[in-house]
Amino acid sequence: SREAMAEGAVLLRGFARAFEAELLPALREIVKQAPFRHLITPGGHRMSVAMTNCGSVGWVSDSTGYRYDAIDPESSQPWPAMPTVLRRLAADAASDAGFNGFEPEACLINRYVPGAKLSLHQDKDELDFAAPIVSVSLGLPAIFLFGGLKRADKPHRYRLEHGDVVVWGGPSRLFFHGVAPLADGEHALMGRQRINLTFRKAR
Ligand code: MD5
Ligand code: FE
Repeated sequence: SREAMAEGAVLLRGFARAFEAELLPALREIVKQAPFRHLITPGGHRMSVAMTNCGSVGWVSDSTGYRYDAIDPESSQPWPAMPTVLRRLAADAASDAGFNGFEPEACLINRYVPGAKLSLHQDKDELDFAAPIVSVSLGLPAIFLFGGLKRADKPHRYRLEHGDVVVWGGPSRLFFHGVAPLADGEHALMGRQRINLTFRKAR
C-alpha cells in the first residue's frame, strides 16, 4: 500500500518484506565487518541508538561534529560496500514514490534496543536536499515522531513496523523527526531490536 504522510513523504507498508530473505543475511555480513557502535554527539553525549554504515561513505559523529566519511573510524578501513539487494530495495522504493534513478552512496544502519530513542532533529548533513531519503524499518515496531519545518511543530505519531519503508522527499525531507523510546518485545525474525536503514545521497 502507498500512503501519503505529508508533502513528499510516502509510506510503503510492508515494501521490504519481499527483500527479507536476501536482506537479512546481507546485513549480518556488514555488521561482521563494521560492528554497531554508540557514537558520541558533538555535545558529548553517547547516543542510545547504535550505528554502522555501508556504501562509499558513512555518517559519523564525534566531538568535532557530524560528517560523511569514506573511512570507518573504528577500523580505519573503508565501510563495507553496499550490497546489490540494498541498492535494489532503495531504488525500487524511491521509484514507487515517484523518484526515478535513486542511487544512494550511503546507507546508515541504526540499531534500537528497548529504551533506545532518537531525539527530534533534522537531517541536514547532505549536500543535495532534492534527493530523497529512503528509510526501511525492520524488527520491533517503533513510534516515529514526524514534525514540521520548525522544531516547535507538534509531531504526529506513526507506528512503523517490520518491512515498512518511507520515502522522504519534497518539503518533508527537512522536517523535524525522531523515534520514541523503543518498547520491549520480541520479533520473530529480528529478536529484541529494531533496525532502521536510511539510504542517502551524501554529496
Ligand atoms: C530511524 N533515522 O527510524 C530514522 C529513520 C536518522 C533517522 O532519523 O537520521 O538516522 S529516517 C527518518 C527521516 C529521514 C529524513 C527526513 C525525515 C525523516 N523527515 O523529514 O521526517 O532510525
Ligand atoms: Fe533523521
